[in-house]
Formats: sequence, C-alpha cells, structure tokens
Amino acid sequence: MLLASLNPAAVAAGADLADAVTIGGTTLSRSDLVGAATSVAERLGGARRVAVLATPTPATVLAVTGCLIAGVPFVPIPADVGVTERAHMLTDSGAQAWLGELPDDPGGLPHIPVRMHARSWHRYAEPSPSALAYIMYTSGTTGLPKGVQTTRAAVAADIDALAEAWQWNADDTLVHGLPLFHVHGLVLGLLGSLRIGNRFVHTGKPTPEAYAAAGGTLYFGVPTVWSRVVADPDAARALSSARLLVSGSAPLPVPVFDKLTELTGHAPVERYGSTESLITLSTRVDGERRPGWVGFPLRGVETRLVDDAGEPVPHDGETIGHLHVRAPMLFKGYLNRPEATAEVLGDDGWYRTGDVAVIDAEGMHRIVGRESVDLIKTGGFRVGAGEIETALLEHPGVREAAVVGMPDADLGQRIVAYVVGDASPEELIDYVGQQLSGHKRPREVRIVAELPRNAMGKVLKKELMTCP
Ligand code: MLC
Ligand code: AMP
Repeated sequence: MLLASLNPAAVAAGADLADAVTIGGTTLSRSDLVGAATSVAERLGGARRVAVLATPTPATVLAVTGCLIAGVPFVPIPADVGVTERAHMLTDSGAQAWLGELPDDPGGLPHIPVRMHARSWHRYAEPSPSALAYIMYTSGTTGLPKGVQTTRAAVAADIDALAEAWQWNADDTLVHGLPLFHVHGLVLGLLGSLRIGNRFVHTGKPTPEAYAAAGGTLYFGVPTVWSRVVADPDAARALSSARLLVSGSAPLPVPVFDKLTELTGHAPVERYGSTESLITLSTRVDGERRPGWVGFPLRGVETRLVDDAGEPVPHDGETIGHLHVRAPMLFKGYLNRPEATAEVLGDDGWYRTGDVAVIDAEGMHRIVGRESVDLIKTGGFRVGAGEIETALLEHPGVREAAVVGMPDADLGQRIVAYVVGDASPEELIDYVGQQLSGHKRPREVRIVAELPRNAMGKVLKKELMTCP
C-alpha cells in the first residue's frame, strides 16, 4: 500500500488519535486524514485526472491523499501560477476538474471541493503499483514545462530507499516549509510521511524562526533555507535537538554546510535527485557526510559517468562526466512528448540527468553543475531560461530577450533578464509574474542596446553571466 500509514485497519486499531499532519495552523489526526480523504476519493467518481492548486493547506493534503486512495492521478499546480503556465498545464494534462483549492480564474474547469469534516470509511482496493501517482510539470531549457509521469511504484521505492539511508521512521517528526507542487515538499515531505507514518509539520514560509519553533526530529530544506538558518545563530542552535537535517534540490555551499555543523552539532545529509528521477543519491545517517558531496546511490540505483563520446570516465574523484542513472524510481516519460522523452530516457532504462559530476574511488558522488546554462536553479526552483524569454518576447515593449542565472549568495542563482526594448524593468517583472509562476520572475531586468552574439547569431550567455 502506497500510503501505508493510512491503512484503515491500522487506523481502526488505535493509531487514529495520533497527530498525522499539521499544516496551515490545523492538525489532522490519522483518523481525520483517512476519513476525510476517503470522502474526497468517493467524490472523485470516475475522474481520469484532476488538477490540485497546491497551496500549503489541509485542503491540498486531503485532495492529494484522496487522489492516491482512489487511484486518480493528480496534477499539482503552483500556488501562484500565472495564466500562460496554468492554461498549458490544464490543456496538456487533460485535467477534468480542480480538486480542493480554486484559483481566481478556474479556466472553465468544474470544481470538486474538499470537505474538511466529511468522513467516509469505504475501503478502496489498492491501485496497481504501475499506475501513475501524479503528473508534475517541470521546466526544460526551452518551451513550456513538460509533464513528468511518475508511478506509485516509483514513489514507494524512493521513500523506502530514503527511509533506509536516513533511518527515517514512525517516531520522527518531519518539518519543512517547502512548496507542495514539487518533489521535495510534496513527494518526500508529505507522501513520505504518509507512507512511513511519522508526524508531518508544514511551517508555512520556511523561516529560521519557524524551523526553530517546530520541534522536529527530521528537517528538510533547500540550500537557501539552510543559508538563512545559519545567518540566524539562535534559530540554528535550536535545531541541535533534531536527529537529522537534510539538504537538497540544489548544491549546498560548503561554508553553509560547515556553519550548520558548527551551530547545530549536525553535519547535514545532502541528497540529489530531480523531478524525473526522484532522489537517487544521498549521504547516510551511518556514513560519511562530506561537504560538497551528495553521497552514494540509494538502494536499487545504478549510476554511470560518461564522456562526450559516451565512454566511461574513471572514478577518481576528479574526472568530470555526464551523470546517468537507472533506478526503480525513474519517471515513465514526459506526457505527450515522446521525442523529448527519447532524448533523455534510453530504451535500456538509463536517464541522462543533464548534470555533470565526479565519482571517487569509494563511489561517493559530487555534482559539478548542469550541462546547460539554460536550466537555472533559483532558491531550489528549476526554471528554464527559454520559458522566461518566450514570455518576455510576448510583451509588446520587448524586441530581444536573453535570460541567465547569475551566481547569488542567497538563492544559488538569481534570474537576470537582458532585454532590448523600451518597457520598464518593473513592468516586465510583473508581466512575467502574471504569465508564469512567481518564482520565475526575473529578480532584475537590464535594458541593453544589443545582446552579445556569435557569428551564427547565437546569444553569448556565458558573456552575459560574467557581467557585473
Ligand atoms: C521574489 N519576490 C520578488 C521577486 N522574487 N519580488 C519582485 N520581483 C521578483 N523577481 C518577492 C517574493 O514574492 C517575496 O515576497 C519576497 O520577494 C522574498 O522572496 P524570496 O527571496 O524568493 O524569498 P522567499 O519567498 O522566502 O523564497 C525563498 C524560498 C523559496 C527558499 C522559501 O525559494 C522556496 O520555497 N524554494 C523551494 C523550492 C523547492 O521546493 N524546490 C524543490 C524542487 S524539487 P513576500 O511578500 O512573499 O515576502 C527538486 C528535487 C530535489 O529539486 O532534488 O529535491
Ligand atoms: P528538479 O527537477 O526541480 O528537481 O531539479 C533537478 C535538478 O536539481 C538536478 O538535475 C540538479 O541539477 C539539481 N539538484 C538537485 N539536488 C541537488 C544537489 N544536492 N546538488 C546539486 N544539484 C542538485
């Protein structure tokens, strides 16, 4: 059973009174969750696919849980999604209704509300492990986001492998304040907790104070969260009573790793993965946690490192290669995009991650960076430069646009747009926010007379990235 802790028999046997999920100031017991989410499942009827506006609220938790009970794949939609991105996700996914929270503009889709106080004790047969759990949209270097199709078996395999590496268990209280429309917050944080049976606390905005006050044993954060925690030493020290601090979604800077270790007494565990592969590499509770390194393959995961010609590169801790992974937690391809799928997922099951890495003689992995400058990681969010450029070019005041990720001490990278045109930077930042999600807004727009281009007319992004 995917959500093993929601087994109705176990709930009936007395686990019902335990707090399961605290979110948006509300706590749901395991019995609340099973009863209300099963009632959601009943109201889903024969839906084939539904959209869930993934705000950090009890309604979202019940919507997602209800879908997993009923076996209806859901499409998590960013809480602050803009019009272009939303229209694409709804059309491409074929979602038939909004379940739970409703956006300002529902785009013509019907609404299935989540009733917090409804209860059903109907017992559903467990859907097939090979059935899709969800379709999650993620950015590529160009074009609109692609729908990553992930099975229930992949989710279960990933959570179980992480539980083994981190000794994650039902006595844990897992705390985070990350969005519920990505793998980190939703799949690991929420679904992980519902599988393992630990208490889950969502802090709202992941501030150092909120993390310090939450009293968790296991904390998840993106590097931006950890770098803000170490900038608040009192809050950081309050985490010394935790069991494990976990960082992922982007590289954890070594000085943040060191400072966190000094202030909390815990060397953070770092793990690596993606929307397509889920988490595949991690350091372990009972192993070395080396700053700047993301550890070993999780149970069931194979990795290989190849050069441009596809030949293996030595595992000497220095030679850089393209990282490929093969694992039971991999996705089943991009929805409606066979060519895009074939570019990254071979018939032999190997996924080309788009990351470059090194592996040392013991098998420890270090992620060196991305192959493409057009995939930006900002605050742990993956953003395609091409998607923002396309949005900008739709503004009447923009003639040319080039978007880059500039190094940023807080966000890892910050989105900077170079624009040839006559609109104001503020106007363009707002415009992108209306079309796409909030985290895709450029932090800065620089109006320039022309973009640097090579003889073929291609914009020289590396040159832009070195501009002060
Ligand atoms: C942001 N703001 C802007 C802006 N960008 N205002 C104008 N123009 C812009 N371009 C506003 C915000 O709305 C906010 O306002 C304020 O500025 C501060 O924004 P911020 O600096 O972005 O901080 P914050 O909102 O606190 O966000 C930081 C963060 C966030 C770390 C909380 O980036 C985050 O949640 N990241 C998690 C991403 C994640 O979960 N990734 C996982 C992907 S899965 P106001 O009014 O709201 O304060 C994956 C797989 C794996 O990668 O391996 O895990
Ligand atoms: P996403 O699809 O949003 O999950 O983004 C996946 C990408 O995030 C990966 O391909 C990496 O580039 C990056 N990433 C995730 N975890 C780490 C990590 N621990 N260190 C470095 N990069 C990471």
